[in-house]
Amino acid sequence: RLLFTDLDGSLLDHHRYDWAPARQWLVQLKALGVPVIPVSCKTRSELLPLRRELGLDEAPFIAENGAVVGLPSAWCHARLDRGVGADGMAVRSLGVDIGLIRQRLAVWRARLDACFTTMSEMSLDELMTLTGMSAPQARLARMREGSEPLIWQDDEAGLEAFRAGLAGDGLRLVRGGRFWHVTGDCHKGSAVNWLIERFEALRGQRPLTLALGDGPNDIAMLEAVDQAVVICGCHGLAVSPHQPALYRSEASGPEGWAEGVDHWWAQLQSLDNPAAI
Ligand code: 2M8
Ligand code: MG
Ligand code: MG
Repeated sequence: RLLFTDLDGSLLDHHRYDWAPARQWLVQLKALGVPVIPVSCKTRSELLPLRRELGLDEAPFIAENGAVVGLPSAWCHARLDRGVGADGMAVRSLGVDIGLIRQRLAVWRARLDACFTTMSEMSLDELMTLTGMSAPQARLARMREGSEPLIWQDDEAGLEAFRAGLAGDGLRLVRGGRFWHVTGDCHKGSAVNWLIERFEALRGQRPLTLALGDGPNDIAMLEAVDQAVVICGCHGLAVSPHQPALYRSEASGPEGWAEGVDHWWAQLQSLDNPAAI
């Protein structure tokens, strides 16, 4: 079994950055050997300390909306993963290099005369004021490898022209919270599929998968797994009918997260012990 989860607004509280309501499940899932895999728009640099704090060191992680995947040694493949770091972890890029994204953004800004500000163009102070992050947090958020967040300051029609231009370059535009995020041809769903295939290649068996998320950029991930949870939030997510195994939580944030895991876990228990139904 594999569990994939969004962080902000899902496993983590939007405001207090607290995960107390989910803590018991994290401990239990670890004891059961179920990897809890964070899938976030955050950078690898932001995720590494967070992942340690959450006790998820043994699981892979997906950063920058699917552009970057981190594999602990147990998930590495001697033939496929070159460049395993000193920490025993391999980092794979599933998107395109940030330099290319920035070049194309400059081209489309000039061609469309579009008005937007990328995270890399903001001063540290501007970024801190906008997001409420501390200086060290903002520094980690700026260490982008495969996605550029930007604030769109133009009209709706301009945004569609921009999206079409980027698509012609093989780039994607996805809505985060405050920011729009530009990546290569990858998203949370494609990265989740990539990891599921990796698991199958290593273990010779398809895992049963669960994913939890609250935002528009989580939809592709929720559609890629066997069981999904939409965490109650401000988005009112429209997940496609291709995902029939969908549970919508009543609570929001980490409380809704625990509620969603409770829901699917109860179902699994009754499948494992048909007599208990
Ligand atoms: C950005 O992501 C958020 C979450 O959806 C957003 O779009 O508003 C990312 O740059 C992320 O790396 C960063 O931690 C976050 C901070 O608010 O902003
Ligand atoms: Mg979220
Ligand atoms: Mg997110």
